[in-house]
Amino acid sequence: MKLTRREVLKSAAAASAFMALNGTLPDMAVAAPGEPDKWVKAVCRFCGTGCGVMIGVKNGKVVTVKGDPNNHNKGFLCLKGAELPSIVNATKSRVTRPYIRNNGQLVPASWDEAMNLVVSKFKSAIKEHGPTSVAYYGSGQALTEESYLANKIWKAGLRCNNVEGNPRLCMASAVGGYYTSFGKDEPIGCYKDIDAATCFFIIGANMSECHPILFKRVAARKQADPNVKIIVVDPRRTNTARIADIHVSFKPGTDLAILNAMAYVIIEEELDNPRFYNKYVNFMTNDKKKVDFKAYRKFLQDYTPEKAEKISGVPAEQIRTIAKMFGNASAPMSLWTMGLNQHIRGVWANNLTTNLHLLTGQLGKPGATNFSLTGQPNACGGVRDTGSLCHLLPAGRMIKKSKDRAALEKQWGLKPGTIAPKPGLHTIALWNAFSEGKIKAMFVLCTNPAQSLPNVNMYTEGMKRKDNFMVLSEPFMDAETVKYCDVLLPPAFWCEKRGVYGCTERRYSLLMKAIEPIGECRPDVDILLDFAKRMGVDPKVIPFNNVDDIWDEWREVSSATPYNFKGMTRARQEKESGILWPCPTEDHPGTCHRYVRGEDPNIPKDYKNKMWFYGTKDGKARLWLRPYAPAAEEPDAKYPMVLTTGRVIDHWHTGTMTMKSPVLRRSFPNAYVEVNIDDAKKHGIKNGDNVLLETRRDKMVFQAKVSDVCRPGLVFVPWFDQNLIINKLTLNAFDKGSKQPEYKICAVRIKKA
Ligand code: MGD
Ligand code: MGD
Ligand code: SF4
Repeated sequence: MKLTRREVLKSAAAASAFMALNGTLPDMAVAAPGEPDKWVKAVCRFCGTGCGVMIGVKNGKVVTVKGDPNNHNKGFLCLKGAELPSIVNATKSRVTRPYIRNNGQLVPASWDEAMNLVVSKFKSAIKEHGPTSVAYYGSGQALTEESYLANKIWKAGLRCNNVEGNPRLCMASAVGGYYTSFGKDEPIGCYKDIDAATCFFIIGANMSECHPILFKRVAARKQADPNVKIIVVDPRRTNTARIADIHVSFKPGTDLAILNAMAYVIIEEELDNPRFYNKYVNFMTNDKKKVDFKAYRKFLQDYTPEKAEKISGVPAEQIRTIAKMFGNASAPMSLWTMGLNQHIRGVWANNLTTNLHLLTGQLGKPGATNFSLTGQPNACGGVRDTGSLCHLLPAGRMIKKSKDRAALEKQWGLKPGTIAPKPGLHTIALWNAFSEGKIKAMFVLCTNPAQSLPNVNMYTEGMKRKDNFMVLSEPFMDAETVKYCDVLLPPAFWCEKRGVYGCTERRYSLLMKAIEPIGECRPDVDILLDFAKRMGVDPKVIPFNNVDDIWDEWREVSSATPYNFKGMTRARQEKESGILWPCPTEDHPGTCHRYVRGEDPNIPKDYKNKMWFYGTKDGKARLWLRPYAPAAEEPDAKYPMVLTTGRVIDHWHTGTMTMKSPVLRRSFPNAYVEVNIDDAKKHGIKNGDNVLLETRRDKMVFQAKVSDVCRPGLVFVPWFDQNLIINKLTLNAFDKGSKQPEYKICAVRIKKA
C-alpha cells in the first residue's frame, strides 16, 4: 500500500504520540506496583531534549516515572525516558564498591585504598613530569556542578588545562559555529520557536530517533498548519525524512556545496534582506578579512545549483526549490546535529547554515532561528557553559585570552597568573598522548571512551600500557572501559544524586535526589571533592561542602558575563521546572531569544537597534565565505563505499544503560548494517545475510538490513553494540577548528560473508 505524505505524517505523529507516553505508566512500574509514596522532580537521563520527569518512589525504590507536565515536554516522554525505572533498578550490573587492578584483575578495595592509589599516581606524575602530564576526561552527561568542580580542580587547583570530555566528539563544531558567527556559544532561540516556525530546515539530524519529543512538536506544528513546510537534508531516508515535504538525498559530506548554492539562489531570486545584513552583518573570508556583499556574490559564483549538483548529486532544480522554500518562508527554523558536526568541515557547515538566516534576516523573531540540537542531556549546561574543555574557561571565556584568565582569577580569588596560559590537549590529541605514554594519569568520569572514540583500537592499545594510569568512575560493571581502567570507582547514578542539567534551549532544570545511592556508591561531586582534598588543593580554591555550594559559586561567577543566571537560586529551581538563561535576578522569567532588545537582559532597553550581537567587538554577526572541501577519506577503487555511523531510537550511545532495559534491548538486540537495495543486489546480499565490512583500520561482520534508507554507495551502522564496536572501523580525522572527529564518513568495502 502506498501512503500519501499526509497519511505518513498522520501515522508518524500517531506513532510518536504512542511512543511519547503520557501520565503514569503502569506497565513500566517494574519494581513494586501501587501508588508511589512520593513524586520527585528530575530530568530524563538521556538526550539533549531535556524532558522533565517525575520519579515515583515507593519504599526507597523507583517504581515508575511520568513526564513532568510543567516542563517544556508537557508530560510526554519517549520510550527511553519511560524505561528509566528498569535501568535504575538494574542493580545487579552495578559497580557497588571501588576496585583496583592487580595482576590484570580488578579486585575489591576500600575507598581509602583506591583514592590513595589514585592520588599517589597523580602526585608522582605531576612531580616528575609537570602538571601537563595529567588529565580529566569528562562528559556532557555529568551534572553541571560535577563539570564545574572538575574544571576548577584541574585549571585552578592543579594548574593543568588538560580538561576534555565527550562533548568534543559531539558539540564542538556547533560551539565553533556559534563562536565564529556570533562571538558567543549557545543557541539564540528556544523550543517555543517550533510552534511559530513556518518552514523547518532539518539538516543532518534524525530528530524522530534522537530528539523524539521535539520531533513530536515539529510534527504537531505541521499537522496544525499544512502550509508549514519541512525540508530534510540527509543522505539517508530516515523516519524524520518521511514526513518531509522534500527529502534531499546527496553524497555525504557535500553540505557545504548545497548550502552555498542555496545562498546563491536566495540572492538570485532577490529573497535576501539587505536591510538586515547591511545593519547587522559583516561578510568575512576564511582568512578573517572583511569583504563586501559584492565579494560574497562573486564567491558564490562557484556554487551555482548546477555546479553544486556536480559535487553533491542533488538535482539543481531541487536545490532551487528548497532555497526558495527557505527564502520565502516567513519564519524558517533550521535544526541540525551530528550530520553537520561530525565532519572535518563541521564548523564551516554550521557557519553556512547560519549564513542562510543572516542573509534573509530570519533571526530574532518567533520561529525564525538557527537552532543547533544538543546531543547529551548536559553538554550545554555542563561542559559548554562551564568551559570544561581544554581551550575554554567558564561562561564563554577563553584560556588564550589574558583578559579572560585575569577576570576569572579575580572571581576565583586566585593569584594572578595561576591559570596556565596555554590551552591543554583536545580529545584526540589527549588520547594520542595517553597512548604514547606522555599523559601519565587520566581521570575518566561518566563516559565510555573504549567504545566511543574513533579508530578505537589505537586507544584501547594505549590503555593497556603499563606506564600510564586511568581511574574510571562508572556505575556499570560491563561498560567497555572497565576492561582497561587501573582503578574503578562506584558513582551514584542519576536520581541517586542532585544537581543541574542544562538542555539544548539554555534551559537549566534541577534533578532532585529521589533515592539513596546503592552499596558504597558516592555522587561524582563527592568523589571529586575527596580527590581535591587528598591532592592537597588549597581549600580556599575548593571551599565547597556540597553540590549546592558549587551551584551558588557558579551562579555568582556567571553574573559577571552575558551567561548570567544569578537569578536561578536553588529555591527557585526546586519550585520551577526549568528556566532559560540569561536570568540575572530572582524575579526574571528567563530568556527565550538572545540578542533581541526587550527580551535579552544583556541589551539596554533604550538600545537603538532591535538586535545586538554583543559577542563581537562591533556588535555585528559574521557571515562566512566558506568553500566546499572533500572528506578526509573519500571512497576509492579499493574501498568504494562510504560508511556512516549514528543512532537508533531505543539505545543510548554505548548501550550501558539502555541495554539494561529488556524492552529496549528487545527492540534492537544487536548492531546491523543498513544496505541500499541496489547495492544489496550488486553484492548478492539479502536481508539478514552476514556482511563483511572492511575499512583501512579493521573489519567486522554485521547482519544486513536491506532497505531504501541509505542511498546507493552508502552503508550505515549504529554504534550502540558493545559486541560489535563499529569504532574499530571509523576514522580519527578531525575538524581543524573544532577538533571534532569525522565519524560520519570513511571509505569501506563490503561483501557477503
Ligand atoms: P545521528 O544518528 O548521529 O543522530 O543526533 P543526530 O545527529 O540526529 O546522525 C544524524 C543523521 O546524520 C543521520 O540520519 C545520518 O544519515 C546523517 N548524516 C550522515 N552524514 C551526513 C552528511 O554528510 N550530511 C548530512 N546533512 N547528514 C548526514 C545525535 C544526538 O542524539 C547526539 S549528538 C547525542 S549525544 C544523543 N544521542 C542519542 C542516542 O545515542 N540515542 C538516541 N536514541 N537519541 C540520542 N539523542 C542524541
Ligand atoms: P556513553 O554510553 O554515553 O558514551 O560517548 P560516551 O560518553 O563514551 O557513556 C557514558 C558512560 O557513563 C556510560 O558508560 C554510563 O554507564 C556512565 N554513567 C552513567 N551515569 C553516570 C554517572 O552518574 N556517573 C558516572 N561516573 N558515570 C555514569 C558519547 C560520544 O560518542 C558522543 S557524545 C558522541 S556525539 C559521539 N558519537 C558517535 C557517533 O555518532 N558515531 C560513532 N561511531 N561514535 C560516536 N562516538 C561519540
Ligand atoms: Fe528523554 Fe530525550 Fe526521550 Fe525526552 S526525548 S524522554 S529527554 S530520551
